[in-house]
Amino acid sequence: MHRALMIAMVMVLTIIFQTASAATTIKLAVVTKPGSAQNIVAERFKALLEAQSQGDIKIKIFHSGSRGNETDILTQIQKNIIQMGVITAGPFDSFDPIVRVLHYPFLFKDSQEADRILDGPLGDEILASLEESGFKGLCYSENGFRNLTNNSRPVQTPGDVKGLRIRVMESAVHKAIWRTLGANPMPMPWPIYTELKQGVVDGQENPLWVVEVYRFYEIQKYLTLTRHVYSPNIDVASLSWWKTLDPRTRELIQKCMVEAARFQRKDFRGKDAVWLKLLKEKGMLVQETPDIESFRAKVAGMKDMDLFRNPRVKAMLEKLIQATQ
Ligand code: EAX
Repeated sequence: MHRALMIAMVMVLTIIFQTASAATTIKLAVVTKPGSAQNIVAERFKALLEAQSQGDIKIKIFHSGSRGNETDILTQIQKNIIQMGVITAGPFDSFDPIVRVLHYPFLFKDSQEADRILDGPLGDEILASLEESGFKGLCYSENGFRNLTNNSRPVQTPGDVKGLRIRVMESAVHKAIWRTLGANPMPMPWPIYTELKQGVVDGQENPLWVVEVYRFYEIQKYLTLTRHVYSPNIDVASLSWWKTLDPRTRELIQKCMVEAARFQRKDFRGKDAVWLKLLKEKGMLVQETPDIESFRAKVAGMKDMDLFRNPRVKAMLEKLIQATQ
């Protein structure tokens, strides 16, 4: 009797132990530091998913470059060493050139248009095409409209950009934009504070929150509201890992990520005016109304460039241009 009780207890304990250790831990990486767009999405996603999976799923967030730059992170996601990431669309370029179309200059006129396209069939088609390179694209969150900063001179027209060494993301289209505008684009991975501080480059381009969160106002004097590219972040999972999940788990992850992305977009859009004010207070000289029409005219012919030559990429670019007219 006593012995039977012991055996029963051991069995119960074994079941409890197995259930406890059955909680899956998902590794999710971002290159940026807390307070950044990517981190807001990651933290929100973690809170939602951990609560809604009733403790079955745990998220471990790696941030601030602790898993390397964004190309390194994407490579680890492909191999299922890391399961998920919130990654700037730029560095996807070397995995699938289709993402180039997202950075076409002056494509989206405002955030509403970006949402309409990205959350619609064309956005889905781009996410689906990432499967060929081993990524399950879940949704888009927001980096934001990108603006130029530099430490050499005020920029009002494309002429003012001539010869400036501008750090760009590792993306063929970003490089082409600044080359076309007459600058000297220098692709390099994030982060770039040291390069700016040491004068390896004269300037960079990013949404306002980046200039504030990464304290670029300390080392960059001039800010021009060029809004030349709308920059999404792509919220992805490892496709080989995704395939091992049951449909219910997939659905829950997808739902929580979409909700996290919506939350972050809304949060950041409300803050653009605040960031601009802060940057002015910190001494940046801001060109608020640059000659956008001249910038636009300079890059107008870019759709015929070789970097969009791939038929799949070209067809998508044409659809996007059509959908935004
Ligand atoms: O998200 O590399 C970049 O310029 C990104 O926009 C940066 O990581 C901020």
